[in-house]
Amino acid sequence: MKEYVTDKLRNVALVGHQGAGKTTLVEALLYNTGAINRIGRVEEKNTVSDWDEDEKERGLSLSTSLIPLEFEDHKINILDAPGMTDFQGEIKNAIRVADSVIVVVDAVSGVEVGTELAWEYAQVYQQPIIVTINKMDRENADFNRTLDSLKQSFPDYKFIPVMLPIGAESNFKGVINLLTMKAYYDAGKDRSEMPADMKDEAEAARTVLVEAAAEADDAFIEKYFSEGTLTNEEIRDGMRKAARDAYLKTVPVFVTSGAKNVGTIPLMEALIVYVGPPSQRRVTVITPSGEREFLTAPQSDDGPLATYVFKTTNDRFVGTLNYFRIFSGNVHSGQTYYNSVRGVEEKLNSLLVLRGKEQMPVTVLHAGDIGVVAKLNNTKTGDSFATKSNPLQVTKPDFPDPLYAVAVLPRTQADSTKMGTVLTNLAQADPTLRWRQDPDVKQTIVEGMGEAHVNLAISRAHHLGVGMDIEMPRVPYKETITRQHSDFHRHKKQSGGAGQFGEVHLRLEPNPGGGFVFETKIVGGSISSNFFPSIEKGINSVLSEGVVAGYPVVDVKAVVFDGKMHPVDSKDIAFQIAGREAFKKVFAEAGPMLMEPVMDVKITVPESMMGDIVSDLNTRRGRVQGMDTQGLRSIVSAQVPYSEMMRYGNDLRSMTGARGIYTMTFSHYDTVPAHLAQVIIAAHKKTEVEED
Ligand SMILES: Nc1nc2c(ncn2[C@@H]2O[C@H](COP(=O)(O)OP(=O)(O)OP(=O)(O)O)[C@@H](O)[C@H]2O)c(=O)[nH]1
Ligand SMILES: [Mg+2]
Repeated sequence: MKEYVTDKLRNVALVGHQGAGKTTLVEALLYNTGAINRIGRVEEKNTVSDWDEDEKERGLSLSTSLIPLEFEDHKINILDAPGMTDFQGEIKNAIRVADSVIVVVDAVSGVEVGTELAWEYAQVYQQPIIVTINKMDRENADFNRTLDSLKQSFPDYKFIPVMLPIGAESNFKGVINLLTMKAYYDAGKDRSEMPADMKDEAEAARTVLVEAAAEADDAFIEKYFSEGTLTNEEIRDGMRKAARDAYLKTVPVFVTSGAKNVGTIPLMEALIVYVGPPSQRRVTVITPSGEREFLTAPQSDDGPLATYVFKTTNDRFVGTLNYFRIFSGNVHSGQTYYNSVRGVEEKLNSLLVLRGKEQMPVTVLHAGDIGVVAKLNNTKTGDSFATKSNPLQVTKPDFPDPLYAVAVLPRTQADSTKMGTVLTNLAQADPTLRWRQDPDVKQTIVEGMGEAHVNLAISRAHHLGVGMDIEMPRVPYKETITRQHSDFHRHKKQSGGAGQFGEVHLRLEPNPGGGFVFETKIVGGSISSNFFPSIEKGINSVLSEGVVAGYPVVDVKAVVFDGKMHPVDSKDIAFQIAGREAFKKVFAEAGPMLMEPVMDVKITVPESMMGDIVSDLNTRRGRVQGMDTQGLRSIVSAQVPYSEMMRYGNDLRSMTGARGIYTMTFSHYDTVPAHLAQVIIAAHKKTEVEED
């Protein structure tokens, strides 16, 4: 691939609701630039962007693909992001490294939950937004209704059509360019006079465009008020200024059909005009002294090297690929750079540009460009390449807490030895995926943003040679007591051979928020202090095992206040056992109770569905904390026990027709209601009996 300098580059994240047609649109754009000679289809599993086997199998994008387009002497790096909200980590990282965002909206269904999520992320990074109303060829496609749903959903933004559709549904033939007031049929190479019956509509829309262009520049607004119009160049410049400045919240609106390849060339031309070159990008870096500061524009090859690794793939055959964006400075193949996050040097032997899975070696990448390097050993998603003398780090996005967890069991001995490494690699490649050995529930937990996300990780681990079965994770309950109680246990084994004797008198007291405390208040030396550690050790062995339901014990104060010894038979093990058994006995009589994790949950749904969501939360022992509205959506905040939320994603999808989204973070532990605690305790007793 040809070498492109900074001002000839454009970086655009293609985002939007699942199935809005992003990947198919990319096919049309690639076809228009001659990069492919046939438009692939998702159904035929032959698109450039959805090249991964798992994507082909599922018929949707699961991770962001890098698709460089060469057009009008520019290179436009398209980042085709998944729409499914399970893969919000990929969406967020794509938006993080782009310089503008194209939001693709389905002309039939309008704004959906995936549209809003992408919009929210674009706002986080103050990214200028362009919209294309896509799938205009579909039955019931409606440009104006979709435009209205955008205006209602994002009331702070000005939506300015720069193209109008000619026809709709199966009659969608082309677009009217409101700047040139010409008709562009099919992809847009074929231009002619606009249909007469659209003149009035086009004139009215053009007025809106001219006013938006005028408002973006003081000189233009003055001219507009005095002369009532602007030249096409002034309109273009005004709109360029408006479109490139996120603070102006002016959104140029296009109309396309990726599948029919209609209206696509005007969109591509817009990417050069309305998307700013990377040199204009402001980015936050962490300096070697730990300060956060802006790397102020213009970004150039002469600037300090600052890059961000936004994606990593592990493939059994290709090995590791790290995708990175250069914010400042440049990168040469074969040179050694400094991974400023891990503090190690990395030699970038194999510098590449990728188009889907196609690898194109390059010798240099200039400031602003997006590239890939193969076969590095230490570099992970979120890292930065810099120079050792100035080890700048580009700040990482904050990623949401996981929403969906499974427990995994390795199938074979070989699998269990490899499992840790493979899960670590997958988690390091994907900032929204996590795994851990959880000692409290004695399970290996893999968690992510949803069922599809976690299942994909399991299937990828499988591709990497580790077979795993999954089961429901246990809820990390805790056990504690509600009242003080005292009792004693005598451990006596004196039937031939070495005897054992130890008697411990123990008082347990609730110790809310204080953790476990062990004290001895022995008077008169009834137990030698040598045996105090034995008693504590015995008790500690119960703390992780639990007493009534097999969950860790917390917030209990144990006071040994009396006891008995035997001159010969009292020994470490005897007092360990006496301590342990005394603890269990007293605990069971001290009003034992279970504590459960309670989550802070924020659920965003269309206003009309809020009632259903609230009543459903009531059936989950949820406590609504507040309600808010944003555009056409309601946001319900509630506190809900974790046990009621473990498969909430699936339930929310079916309750709202995939039109709801939620976040969930741990809040605190609270008492499990007695009737539920009994069920949990009984279940534990049953498994104990079965295991005996
Ligand atoms: N009628 C019509 N169908 C389209 C168009 N674009 C895509 N489709 C169909 O819509 C479905 C989804 O298309 P994709 O291109 O995979 O959509 P996407 O936005 O990339 O989906 P995700 O990657 O899952 O977010 C497929 O069945 C396509 O064939 C279009 O312009 N018109
Ligand atoms: Mg896709």
